[in-house]
Amino acid sequence: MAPSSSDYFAVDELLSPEQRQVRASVRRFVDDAFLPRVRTHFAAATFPTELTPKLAALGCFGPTVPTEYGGAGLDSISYGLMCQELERGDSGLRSFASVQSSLVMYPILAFGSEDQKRHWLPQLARGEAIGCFGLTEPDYGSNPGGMIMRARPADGGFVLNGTKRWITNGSIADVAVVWAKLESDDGRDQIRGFLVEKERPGFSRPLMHGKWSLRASITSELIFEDCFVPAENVLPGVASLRGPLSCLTQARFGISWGAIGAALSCYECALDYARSRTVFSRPIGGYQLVQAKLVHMLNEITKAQLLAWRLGTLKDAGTMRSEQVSLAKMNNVSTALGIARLARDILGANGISDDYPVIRHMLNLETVNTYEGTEDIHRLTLGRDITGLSAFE
Ligand code: TGC
Ligand code: FAD
Repeated sequence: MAPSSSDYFAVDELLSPEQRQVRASVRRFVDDAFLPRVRTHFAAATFPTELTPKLAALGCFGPTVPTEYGGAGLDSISYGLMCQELERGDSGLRSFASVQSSLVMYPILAFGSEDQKRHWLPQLARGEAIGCFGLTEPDYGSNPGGMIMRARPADGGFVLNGTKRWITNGSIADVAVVWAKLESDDGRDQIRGFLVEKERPGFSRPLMHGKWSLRASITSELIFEDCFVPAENVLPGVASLRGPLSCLTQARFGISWGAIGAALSCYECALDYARSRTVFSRPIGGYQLVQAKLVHMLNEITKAQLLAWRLGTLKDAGTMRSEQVSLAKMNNVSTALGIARLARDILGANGISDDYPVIRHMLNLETVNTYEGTEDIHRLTLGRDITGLSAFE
């Protein structure tokens, strides 16, 4: 008998019992608590924040953060599997967890003071505080090094001015990790990270409207108008673009796994549909053209699963390079997007209905292919790595 076509190369056998257990718990949560409500939230462009305590109880916030700071102390493959199962539900759900874990808890853990770690990490892990990450600006997305946002030294701290745009969880966050250029008299500006609490005067977080992708996710602007932050709110451990970019490496790792979840959801739906939908004289799964599409999906998912698993072993061994993460993010997300488009086609008119998850995933994956570095930015990163020549500018 053919192996399960959702795990054609038995990647399952490469996982430990604990990793399978993590995957099973998150899958159960997504099936029982998230999927029954996602249509409503996608239609209303809202996020089910009431699920936050359950996500925290499952260890989805800071899964790899050490337990002494309230994290789950898990390995990277477990984190990846969590992302896969969350994104099998919806990219917005995985985004909610990956921003909290990789873009908020990670920089505090990696670059924060001991006081910042003890203050923020446990409450972020418990979901009692929600965080967001502000790097992108209206005119600086792919090239964050050009950012306009400025930090000016002031008595006892800094004054922030500037605008961040397209910020996941911005309007609902208790704390923002924000990156700004700190001006220096000698002209050697530094990029610094600031922890900005939601109630600081001069800080506002308007919701962005009109998205046709990642609708079950909150996206906002962060506006800073002479916003004072005390000196103890600066992340002391990094003073260059390496700070935010290393957070992106963590998040892109999770996205490489998450995209597989969205792809599996689309593939399983299309396979099921192709077996049961009869057109002309037989189920459409019996036509060669439809089989070719299904086999293409299977082929791409299998490669993506092996890539993600290997990336996880490199990460846990401490030898993973950020360029390898770029390759996995680029491949797995663009592959998932292609699979979603093929699945949508196989479902015919039903492919555009929210009776099925496919169109939702397809629309979401357009965002996932753009955020955390567009597909082409990763292509250029890899081009630079293998040739030694930068084609960015
Ligand atoms: P470059 O000269 O390459 O690097 C500057 C410094 O950073 C280091 N570095 C990295 N470190 C860790 N991880 C990485 N991925 C790194 N990439 C670079 C580098 O070694 C250097 O360090 P140092 O110590 O020598 O100074 O910088 P560049 O200005 O040439 O930019 C390179 C480029 C274009 C690849 C980079 O800017 C980039 O990645 N652009 C894409 C921007 C992006 O991905 N933005 C994402 C915003 S956050 C988001 O989308 C969240 S979505 C949230 C959700 O899931 O909902
Ligand atoms: P641009 O940089 O303007 O790029 C436009 C096009 O030009 C792309 O196709 C790009 O590949 C191409 N391009 C750019 N430079 C080159 C080049 N040198 N050579 C060839 N082609 C090039 N950001 C955050 O900081 N925090 C968040 O939480 C966050 N959440 C997001 C949530 C959503 C729903 C979305 C849509 C975005 C989010 N982002 C977030 C922003 C995201 O990271 C940026 O949109 C992304 O980095 C791309 O930037 P941009 O939109 O300005 O595109």
